[in-house]
Amino acid sequence: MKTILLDIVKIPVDDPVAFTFFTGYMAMLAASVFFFFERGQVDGKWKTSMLVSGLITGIAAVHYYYMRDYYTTTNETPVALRYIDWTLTVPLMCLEFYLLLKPAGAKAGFMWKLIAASVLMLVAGYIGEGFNPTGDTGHNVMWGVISTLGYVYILYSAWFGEAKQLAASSNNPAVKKGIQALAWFVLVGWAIYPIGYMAAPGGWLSGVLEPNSLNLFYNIADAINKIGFGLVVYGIAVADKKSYAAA
Ligand SMILES: *C/C=C(C)/C=C/C=C(C)/C=C/C1=C(C)CCCC1(C)C
Repeated sequence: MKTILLDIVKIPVDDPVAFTFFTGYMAMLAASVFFFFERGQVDGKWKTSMLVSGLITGIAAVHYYYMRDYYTTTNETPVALRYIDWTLTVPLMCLEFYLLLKPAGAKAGFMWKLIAASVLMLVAGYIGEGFNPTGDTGHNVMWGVISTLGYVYILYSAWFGEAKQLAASSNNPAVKKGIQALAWFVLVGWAIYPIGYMAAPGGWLSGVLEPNSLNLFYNIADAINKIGFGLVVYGIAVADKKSYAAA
């Protein structure tokens, strides 16, 4: 029998996946409270961005609540809940790019292209992960590659494409620095997800990693990226206020 850390939510002490579902929920919830409260302190032009930051972590908190339950009662990966969460939160992260770059001239088309790329990335990932009952490697790899095309588009935009150019034309140093920070999150933080995906049945790492360990990668990456994105936005708002005060 496993030693239970907390019986009511069935978290064994030796199950890091269950533990990260539990702490992930807590962290997302705390981050939302922080972003919603701090929203009142920042300059008016950043309030929508702060609201979106709180929504991203808030939507994730609700999903973590249910995913933790799903995992601890079935000991299986909550694939559908995970992709519903991402389908709501990743487009909101694309919206953050747009909101921050709007003063620099970003058009709605810029946002929709990012959102379309994120939807391609997530729908392909869902098919690759959720519709592979036999653990077929060909299936996992093919949909993983299609998904990566969407990822690469967003990465390209942030580092060399439209997002980068808009940031370069911005006259606000806080926005320039913030977009650069988001670009790093997309490059490093988002790259954790494909590693988790490869642990799924049929994935390139499925011989090395346990299938459930995919949740460990996703949970850690979610905390880094969702809370991180929000903190970057908050940092921009705070830095901008300071430069006003100095001027
Ligand atoms: C808050 C949730 C976030 C930021 C989720 C991001 C997810 C990804 C960047 C997923 C990427 C994937 C690939 C690039 C290929 C394999 C399939 C995915 C969906 C795991």
